[in-house]
Amino acid sequence: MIALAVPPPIVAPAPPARVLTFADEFRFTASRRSIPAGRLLLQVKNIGEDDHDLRILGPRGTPRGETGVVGPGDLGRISVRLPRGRYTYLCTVADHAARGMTGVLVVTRKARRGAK
Ligand SMILES: [Cu+2]
Repeated sequence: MIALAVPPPIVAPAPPARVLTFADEFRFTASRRSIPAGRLLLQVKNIGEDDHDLRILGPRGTPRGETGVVGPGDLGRISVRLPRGRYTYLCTVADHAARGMTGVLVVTRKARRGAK
């Protein structure tokens, strides 16, 4: 009888989930509404005429990341690690959130390696 030793799989860090969000007056248009838990690279492209920003709030309303002000034509970014949960995001400039610059991002169970 021969016992074969199976080496453990080499685990490379998973690449971050990427979300691209366009910002203009007065809405966000996101490329995805749902991502797996883990690292997130969120980019915010300002395609409007006013300054905008984006702040992510955790399930209890705790800020988890923000871009700072993104001027017209500019690209802002947030790199953050997010566990499962329902997150909201908004523009904190003036009354933009009240005018509609809000959104929801759902973070689901971590994607299994090799899962399709
Ligand atoms: Cu705004």
